[in-house]
Amino acid sequence: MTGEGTPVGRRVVLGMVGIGAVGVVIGARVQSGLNRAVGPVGGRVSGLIPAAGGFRFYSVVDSVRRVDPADYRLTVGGLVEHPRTFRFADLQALPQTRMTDTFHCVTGWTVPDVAWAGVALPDLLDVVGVRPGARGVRFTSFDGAYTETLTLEQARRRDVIVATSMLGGPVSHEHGGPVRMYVAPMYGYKSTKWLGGIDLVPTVKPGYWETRGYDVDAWVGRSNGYTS
Ligand SMILES: Nc1nc2c(c(=O)[nH]1)N[C@H]1C(S)=C(S)[C@@H](COP(=O)(O)O)O[C@H]1N2
Ligand SMILES: [Mo]
Repeated sequence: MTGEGTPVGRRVVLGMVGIGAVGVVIGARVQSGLNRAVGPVGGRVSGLIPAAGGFRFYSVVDSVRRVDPADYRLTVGGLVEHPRTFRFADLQALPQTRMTDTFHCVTGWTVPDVAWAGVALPDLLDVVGVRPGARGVRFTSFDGAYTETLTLEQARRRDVIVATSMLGGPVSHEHGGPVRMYVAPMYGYKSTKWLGGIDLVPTVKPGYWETRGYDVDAWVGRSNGYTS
């Protein structure tokens, strides 16, 4: 099904936690309408996963450069009082927030009891100071392609985390490390992997998958036509 007339295929790399990616790559056809868009992915994937309960490793690009925590930089700018670049150690020096919850991909797979730790986004926003006029927060990935946004109100929730730890250890490269977002109340596509930038912006703009049919407000169970 790869290349069924779509310019950007969704590459789904399957893997089991603790074992690593098995290197299966599927380009999925993206059509208008979420169920149609994700249906083929879900169907294919479920047939290939040996057991339930594991993450699937997603990337929209073929490869992402590996970044060592020592070389990591997070640029925070836009409508802020004090634009700043955070190193990995800077993030670790800020107050830490931990939580454990089920991870939900909008295509239907979930992973129970995933532990996350890092800096709650409101704490990071307090460090840089949000300027009047900011209405949204835009996330960019150093994969060079993926973007996401939240409203400022959503970004001020304490269960929205700039994650430096996942599953009890460092965020692996496959999971978007060294630093990725974790937006607990929303479907996984809001949780930008390989986080490179956070910008305060005047308006919320649709992110990568949202320009391809997903809801901008991605509340688990309340969006994208899903009820669970
Ligand atoms: N940069 C980037 N972030 C991303 C994605 C992606 O393809 N690229 N996929 C999203 C989707 S749809 C989901 S469900 C989760 C999957 O996280 P995982 O790959 O760690 O399982 O990452 C989200 N963040
Ligand atoms: Mo997803």
